[in-house]
Amino acid sequence: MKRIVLGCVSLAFIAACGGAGHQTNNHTAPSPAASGGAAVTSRGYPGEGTVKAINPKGPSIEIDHGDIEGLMPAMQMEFDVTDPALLNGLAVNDRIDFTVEDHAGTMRVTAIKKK
Ligand SMILES: [Cu+2]
Repeated sequence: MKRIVLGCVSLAFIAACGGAGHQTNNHTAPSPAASGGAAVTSRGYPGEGTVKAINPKGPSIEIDHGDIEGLMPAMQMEFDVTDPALLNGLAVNDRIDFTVEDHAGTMRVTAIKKK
């Protein structure tokens, strides 16, 4: 929730800034929020990969994932998950489809589906 509030504040700032004619500030920093509108505070990306480790206490999951278009290339990494229940029924080496959300640089897996 804190990030959503910050997003609104920065959007309001950009709007105020644009009204005052300081347009150059908007173009120096590549901010997706600047063109995304007030409703877009996070983005979900679809990914697929293989489970490498499961940590219900994180909760987190390590995935050897393929290319996630617009987010990152293929790699093996650990993701925080929003709900430990997402890890239920999963085992190492399972193939999964998952959704990762990017909250201003903090990535979390919000959905996991076994293939
Ligand atoms: Cu990655």
